[in-house]
Amino acid sequence: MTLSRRDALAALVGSAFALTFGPLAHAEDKKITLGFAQVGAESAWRTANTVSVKSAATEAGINLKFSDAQQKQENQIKAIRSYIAQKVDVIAFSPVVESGWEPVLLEAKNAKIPVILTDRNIDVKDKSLYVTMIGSDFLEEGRRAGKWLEERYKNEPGPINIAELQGTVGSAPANDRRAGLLEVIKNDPKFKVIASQSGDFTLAGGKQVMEAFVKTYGKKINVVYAHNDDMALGAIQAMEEAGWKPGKDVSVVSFDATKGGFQAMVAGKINVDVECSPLLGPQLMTAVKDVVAGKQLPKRIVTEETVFPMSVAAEVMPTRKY
Ligand code: GZL
Repeated sequence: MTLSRRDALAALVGSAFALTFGPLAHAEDKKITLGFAQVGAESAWRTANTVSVKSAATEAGINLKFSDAQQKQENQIKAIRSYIAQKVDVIAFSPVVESGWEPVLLEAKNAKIPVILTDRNIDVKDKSLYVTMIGSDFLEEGRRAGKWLEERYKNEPGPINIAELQGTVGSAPANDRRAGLLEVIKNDPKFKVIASQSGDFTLAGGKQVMEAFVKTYGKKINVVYAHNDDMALGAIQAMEEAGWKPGKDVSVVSFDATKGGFQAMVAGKINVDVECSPLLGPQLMTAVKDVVAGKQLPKRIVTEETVFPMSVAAEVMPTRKY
């Protein structure tokens, strides 16, 4: 059978393609594809979390599809829907807020795509909508901060007035870091939260809210309770611009224990930083592989964390990974 020149050329190109991409295509078929819908890039913690997820996916040989929702729930929902349409093997995300997830998670369930929550939790009745939640216990973080305040002011009669910089409204860390504090101080009337407003976990937000607090409450404020380091650093800028000495005139309590938080503790401007680890990538990839392999996972995987008072910051800082 004689082939036309065109057919011969087509056969040559086809076999070259098969030779070149065949094994890759086959290998690609065997690779797990994970769709990850990230909250945004609002803080140093979030940036470190994104680096951890991306590097762990590479390390694990998992094909990662990644999206940044700019802290908007509708963007995260859109991203999850696109992962469903692309028929990824697993979907993972850090829910920007606790509510409003049932419809899209039901779509994932009906498409038989398992969902893993990381970092932040959701408030749903039907717990079958996700396989597991990997992340911190924010309520315990709030309790730890409250206990530090109890110890710090145990010999002072009070009143001890607290100005609270809340994280993103409706988010699990904001809700629970507040709840944990209130749980500890509720039996100690000398502590009073005299102001509370959201700075949305950003440096600019923290500065803006603290400027308003300085104007409204002035030196009545004894403690700034910031739900993350970025807002604490913004508040420190606002206090210094008002001639205050944060960490001295006013105690500053923060969360995350990022590099910026440690630098501020070494400079004497944050008094205590409650650790919240963003390094969730490796645990997430292990969970993804286990889910694909059909293994049973616990509903909740809590990350181990501690509390860093200013006094240990200089010694511990060189050991920190984010
Ligand atoms: C906590 C995480 C929070 C951090 C903030 O796990 O969701 O979001 O505390 C980040 O820095 O923006």
